[in-house]
Amino acid sequence: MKRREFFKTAAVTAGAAALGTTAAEAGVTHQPIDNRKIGNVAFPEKRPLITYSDRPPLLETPREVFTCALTPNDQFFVRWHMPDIPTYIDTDKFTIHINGMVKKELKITLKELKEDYEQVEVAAVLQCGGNSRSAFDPTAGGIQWGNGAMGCALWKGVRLRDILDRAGLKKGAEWLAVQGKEKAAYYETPNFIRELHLDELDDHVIIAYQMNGEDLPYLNGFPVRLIIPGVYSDSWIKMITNITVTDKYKKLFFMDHAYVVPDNECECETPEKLFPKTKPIYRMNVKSIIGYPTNGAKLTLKSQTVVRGVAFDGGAGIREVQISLDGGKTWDKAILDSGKLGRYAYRTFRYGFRPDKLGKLEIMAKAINKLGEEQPLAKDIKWNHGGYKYNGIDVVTVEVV
Ligand SMILES: Nc1nc2c(c(=O)[nH]1)N[C@H]1C(S)=C(S)[C@@H](COP(=O)(O)O)O[C@H]1N2
Ligand SMILES: [Mo]
Repeated sequence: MKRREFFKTAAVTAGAAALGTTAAEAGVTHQPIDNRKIGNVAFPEKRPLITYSDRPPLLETPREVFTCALTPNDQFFVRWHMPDIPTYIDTDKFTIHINGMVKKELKITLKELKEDYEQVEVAAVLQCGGNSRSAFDPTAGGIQWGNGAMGCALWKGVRLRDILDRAGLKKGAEWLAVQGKEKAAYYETPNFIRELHLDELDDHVIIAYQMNGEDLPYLNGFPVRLIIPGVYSDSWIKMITNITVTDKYKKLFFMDHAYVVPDNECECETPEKLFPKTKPIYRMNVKSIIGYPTNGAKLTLKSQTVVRGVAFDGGAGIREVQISLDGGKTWDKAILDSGKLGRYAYRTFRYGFRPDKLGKLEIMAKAINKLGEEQPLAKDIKWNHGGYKYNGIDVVTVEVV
């Protein structure tokens, strides 16, 4: 058995055993873990964030940041796979190499990227496919993220299409392999490469060098990263050094083994019986997170309170966010803001009310997109071994005093 497979099985088995789950109950979800504290060490260009590891850096954004339409760069979450990430970039020498089945190989410098191509901007949500994974029970393999492995930014850069047009594609070209600068530390760990089909490249897919009006933070992929609006961010390669055009799809680790869900209609399985066929995760499902109030907050009886949060989906756009204060029996519409950022960005929402009863109060938020797709209750989310695509209705429990 390969090491990685061993870890996966071990995590699943241990999870089930520790919780005493029987086969019949196995594969349920609950609210993601939400009581982790912000660390006391800040990484370069970052404020202190929820820290899972410093090698590689794994940082989560705390819930209270999800009241803003654009996530500040210094609070934006961070995820790297390899422990050895490059720690120095010579911006004068850095190039993105375009090779493979192209008529003309290109080595694009940062200056050329900023001056020789049309510059475009898109606001888009970057969310790890494993965001909220800690909701899965038994434990699904991977980092046990709470809700903060996501953020929204205004990205500026150049359309990948324009770059490929400049290089010129040879006949039969169909696939792209996009690679980051870091190298795998051990021979059995694969490099971080994402393959894309040329048909996936619409005008919104860009190579970005700016995030919210500034250079990308180092940890978010300085100097350039891929932006694929509406799609989970395991494909948003950071620190791009190489784009290779090919005619054939190569089965690569991260797309074909790591970032996959069961290839059946419910995209679900049980720990006892994993579904044999898988597919890469791709378009994001509809989701919302409450940024204010946070769990454990104290609200004052009868005083005006505004629930705030963010909602997004895979690009259809958000139609409605509803709030429930009675455990999901009745739902009331929240006001949606930030619509001008476009269909790939967060819609911020707000909902005013006056708490009228002392004691514990549960606040629930549910987003519905323009296709009519809505978030399920946490308990109705089906299990998958990678713990991907969680989008249960968010619940925050506060106390009215
Ligand atoms: N080069 C490189 N790009 C990468 C990764 C990586 O490990 N190396 N991780 C991917 C994954 S799984 C995620 S969730 C996002 C995280 O982006 P962020 O660190 O800017 O939040 O980057 C993606 N791009
Ligand atoms: Mo991820």
